[in-house]
Amino acid sequence: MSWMTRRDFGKVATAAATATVLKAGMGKSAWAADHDAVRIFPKGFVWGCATASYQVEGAVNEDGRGATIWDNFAHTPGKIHNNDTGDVADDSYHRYKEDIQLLKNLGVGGHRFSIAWSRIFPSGTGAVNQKGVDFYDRVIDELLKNGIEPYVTLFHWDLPAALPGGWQSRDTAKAFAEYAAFAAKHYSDRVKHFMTTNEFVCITDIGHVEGRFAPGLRLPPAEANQVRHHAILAHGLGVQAIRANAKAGTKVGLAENANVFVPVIETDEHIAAAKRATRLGNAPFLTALMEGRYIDEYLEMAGAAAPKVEAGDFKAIGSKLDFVGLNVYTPIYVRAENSARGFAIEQQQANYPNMDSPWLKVGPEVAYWSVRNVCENWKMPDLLITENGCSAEDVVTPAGRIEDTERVMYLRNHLAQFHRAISEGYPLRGYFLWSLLDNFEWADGYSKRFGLHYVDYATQKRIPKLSAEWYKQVIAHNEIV
Ligand code: GBH
Repeated sequence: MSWMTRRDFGKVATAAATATVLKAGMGKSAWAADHDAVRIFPKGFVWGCATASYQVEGAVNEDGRGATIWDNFAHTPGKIHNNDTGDVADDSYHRYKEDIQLLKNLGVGGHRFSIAWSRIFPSGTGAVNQKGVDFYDRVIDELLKNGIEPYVTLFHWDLPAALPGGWQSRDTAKAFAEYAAFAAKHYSDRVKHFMTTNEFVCITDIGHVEGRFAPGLRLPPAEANQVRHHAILAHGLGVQAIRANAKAGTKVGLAENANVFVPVIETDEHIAAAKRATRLGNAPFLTALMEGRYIDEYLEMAGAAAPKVEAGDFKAIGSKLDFVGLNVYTPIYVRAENSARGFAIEQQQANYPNMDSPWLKVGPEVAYWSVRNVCENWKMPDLLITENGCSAEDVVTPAGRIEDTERVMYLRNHLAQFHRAISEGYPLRGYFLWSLLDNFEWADGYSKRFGLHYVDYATQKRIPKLSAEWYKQVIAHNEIV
């Protein structure tokens, strides 16, 4: 085999050819070839990156953009690390062309970004701000001009501040549907994939129960459940609005960070426990969408605090989707238990390893189980990984490089586990890496870096990290390298 590298051999060896070689009883090099061959992704698999409006755009007071709950929260002293705000962020509002060249250089087929609702409807509803509409026209056209498919999230947490009551009001879900209708009508001639919302639990629980995200509330259970209901209702009404207004062939889904339960040992009993935990552990969100109702266990647990549901709500919430996007980060280890619910969460040891964010515990099998668990529970449409990636304590070396080998390690191992899911036939069609750039990491401000490109916030210079070079090769080879 010296005349070919292992990689070259992996390319030419189809699975069938490799099998023949193995049957013929060849030695070590055939094993190696087989190993390479299984790391190749299916033709047509979509590789992309992901970003979100408030995290990258800046220009918060430009061209008629309305204030959002995140502007207000970030400007409240003590809420964000270092009192950072998204006022400037990556200045992508002005530098979007440069950022799209970064994407082009990576060779991605798709880019997931979000539209800031308050650029289109500064007050959340009512009058349209044409300059905001134009901005996303320019972004979409620039992506397409560079051969990159836009994947648009309509709501990634930057709720227009003017909406009375925010997510505590049912009217906000209706306002979202109006905005979704407008966006679908206006952009669906070029945008073929829309996601309604990003991560229900962050919109609802972290913002309204834990108070660590905007709007910083700590609501009691009944009000919290109502907020959760309004969020999934917004999604449902949004799906209906998009379907009613978009060009034929437009695909609708969402991006959801469903809790991922990983069986502590991959034996039948623990795998079954992970399946049960998935259904109960996502009851107010993905489970409600997939089953078109709140499951009995959830309603029993909520008791008198159960959300008020109106006729027709679940018709919307249970709308059939064209795809489900999963944002995948941290595993929750679970084991079978002889109890009514049939599972128990394994306690995590104090020194369990994490990436630079303390919450980002590392367990690459989370990738495989994120896909398998949902498919075990429900008949799923196509799946996309709408986010996966990690923070790392990136530093620029004197030679001007960012040698983020730990990020490459993280990504490579997660891709291997997504690949495992694909090789077992699960309908995983694409992967969007979080994130293209270092950016405003919510309550962590600029202290945590998730980008493939380092951003020097003093100069706005972007520097590709080792992980960017690596991802470019993954995409070019359609294979884990
Ligand atoms: C995603 O959230 C978001 O969609 C994206 O905007 C974000 O930048 C990215 O991940 C990286 O964080 O501070 O210990 O209380 C992922 C889910 C939920 C993970 C909130 C961090 C806060 C943990 N996130 N969580 S902690």
